[in-house]
Amino acid sequence: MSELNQNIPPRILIVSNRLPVQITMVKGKLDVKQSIGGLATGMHPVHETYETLWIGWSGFSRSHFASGKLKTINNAYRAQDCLPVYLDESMATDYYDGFSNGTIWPLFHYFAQYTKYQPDYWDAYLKVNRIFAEKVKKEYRPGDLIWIHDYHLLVLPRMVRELIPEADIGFFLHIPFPSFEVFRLLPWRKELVEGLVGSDLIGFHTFDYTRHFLSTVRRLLGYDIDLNRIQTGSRLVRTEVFPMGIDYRKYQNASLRLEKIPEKKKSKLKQQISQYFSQAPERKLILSIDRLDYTKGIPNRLVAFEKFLEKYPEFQGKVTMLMIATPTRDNVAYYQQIKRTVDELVGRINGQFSQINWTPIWYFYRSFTFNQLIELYRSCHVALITPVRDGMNLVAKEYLASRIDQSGVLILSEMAGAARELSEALIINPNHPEEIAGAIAQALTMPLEEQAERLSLMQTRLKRYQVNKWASDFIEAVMKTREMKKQSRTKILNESIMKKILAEYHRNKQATLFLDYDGTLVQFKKNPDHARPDPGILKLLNQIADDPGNRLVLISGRDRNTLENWFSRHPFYLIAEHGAWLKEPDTPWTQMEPISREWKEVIRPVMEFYADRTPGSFVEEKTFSLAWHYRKSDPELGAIRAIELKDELTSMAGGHNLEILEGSKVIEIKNSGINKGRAANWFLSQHPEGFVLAIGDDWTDEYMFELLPHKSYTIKVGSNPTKARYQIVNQNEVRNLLKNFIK
Ligand code: ADQ
Repeated sequence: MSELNQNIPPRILIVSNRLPVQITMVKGKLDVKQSIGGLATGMHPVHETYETLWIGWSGFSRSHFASGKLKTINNAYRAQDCLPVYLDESMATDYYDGFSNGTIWPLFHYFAQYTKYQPDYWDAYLKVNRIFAEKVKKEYRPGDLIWIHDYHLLVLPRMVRELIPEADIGFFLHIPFPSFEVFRLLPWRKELVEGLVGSDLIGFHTFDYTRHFLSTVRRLLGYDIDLNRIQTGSRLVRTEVFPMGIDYRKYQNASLRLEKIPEKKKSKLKQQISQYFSQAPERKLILSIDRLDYTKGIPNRLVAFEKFLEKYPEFQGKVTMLMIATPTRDNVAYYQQIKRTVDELVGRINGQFSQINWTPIWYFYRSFTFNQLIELYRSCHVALITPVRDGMNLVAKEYLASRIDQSGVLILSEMAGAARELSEALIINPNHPEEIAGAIAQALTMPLEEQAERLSLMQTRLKRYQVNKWASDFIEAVMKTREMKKQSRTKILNESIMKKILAEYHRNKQATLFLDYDGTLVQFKKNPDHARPDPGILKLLNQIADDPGNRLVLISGRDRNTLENWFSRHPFYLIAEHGAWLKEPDTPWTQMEPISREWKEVIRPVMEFYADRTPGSFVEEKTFSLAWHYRKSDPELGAIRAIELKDELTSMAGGHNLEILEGSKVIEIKNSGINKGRAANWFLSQHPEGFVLAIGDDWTDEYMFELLPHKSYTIKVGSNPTKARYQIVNQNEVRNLLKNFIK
């Protein structure tokens, strides 16, 4: 593939609900059917181009086939680089018709009223995902990239991660990710996002879906998010937008091929269409094509077409809508219902408007071959695509690619992900029949030059971002996370580094340990007052500090009073307010730097204004600084306000020689020049040096990591990029590490 660089994984394990082919035995012979649908169509070139193994449900249980036949079928799948998963019938029904298509599909498409919340569906979903995970584990070879697809397998990334911790896992969601207000309705919401976060990279069709997902992660799991990176504590997870394209050349070439076929040799379908035009050359065809799914807005489309015929009677007898509804998921009740609704509407409209030699709607409830589809794309002047929700919608793109004569108009719902890229289409609201009727009239009377102009802009875009580019971008992005993981692993504090640090520690008579408090020794609490030291940590710190060779320095952004209340009875050195104050054991506080505080009178009202407008946030006043905390606020509002406040403070800070610090859910302003790095170095200048260790978790600790003497051992808690020499996962690991410093 030309777009690819050297960053190609040796093999890709594609994992999706269904395989690209379905193989069965009919009358003793193998019967191979291609799967229909966006995912199968889109991933086909990936399967062809890369070394892949595609794992998916065969659509049957093992017991469906006699054992001899099963072997033949499995071999046939293998020959196509596919590995079938067999599921018992009732489990498959609950997993597929139940949780996947009865719970997630409607909810993620904003059909909350159709959503079933049944625990047995959820159980089956978990069981099937577990079966997939075991299959992946069995097939996995080191170096493989695992690419999991879609809403049937949302919890699979985490399951695979548990079985293969080092795996490189990418996940792509083909449907919308809904707003948190909708997603939160699910009883199993937390498990689902936790499942997804097992991936290294999560891809979506549009930025909106990514935004919704990140907001959900922030709210449900409380992880910090930095642009598109989720910080889980032990791992970084990236999200990215990859709008899926089509195999443009395939549609373009097929269209060219069909054009060249002489009239007499054309397919029956084409001949029938030609016959329609021969009766009156000014006739026009409107194409409507989708799986018969309630998300696709088919009834709305029919009602809008009816409105169009009423409002623009001059088109009666001249325009036919060719409507193809592919049968799909007909075991699910709502699909039977939508079928009835559509049948009735078609009947009503045809009954009302038909003329002897003209039928307003030609309705087909079946599949078509690829060539027939192209023939239809080529023959219709307008494509009318009006989903009420659609992750992307590839039909719209396929239609555009097939229009090689530069004519044709696309009418597209703004609720389809594709509308983000296809802005030259006539974009409509699918719930507004008048608007759609108007768009149909506009499309049918649009001058050819305008059609060509709009088409060519969209075609150029589609050619640039074809499905192979989509896939190679996704694969490269996963490979990039592989690289990042490798780099961060080099900093992970492993046993041999630990041994080296301890050997150095024991070689020195004196040791100074600089320890940050919040996020390093204890976990963050929503209310900072609740982060009191527990007996376990106090005991551990005392055991270290009791040794005369150890100086244990708690170095924190907290105010003097809190540190004094919590620690003054213990033999610890305390550095408060990022280095403004120092307290040696059994002595009063001393100021480390001479500082003015007048600026606080100007800044305090600004911060209080933010606290008033942001529920849950508050201002903390320290001797030499003011801090606005928003850990308890709505995460998104807090994040927005933090940016605003930081902007405002930056514009005010200049004249006062102040510095703004952004900690974990806190914006703090203080006299510049005070920081933990300067304070720690000053401390070392006053006390004989020896072994030096510094541990901290947020970026105020980065000053220590940067400014301490080179030989110091600096350790960052968490996996964000850091200047520290080493990284450690969480507070528990810090505690385990510190136990080694008890002599
Ligand atoms: P789908 O809901 O299946 O896909 P779509 O993207 O339009 O919707 O893809 C349908 C595919 O099936 C197209 O490639 C089309 O050519 C083919 N097809 C449709 N009707 C057919 C027929 N009668 N006979 C033969 N082939 C037919 C899901 C999401 C979408 C998302 C895709 C890809 O719902 O929003 O665009 O995955 O991510």
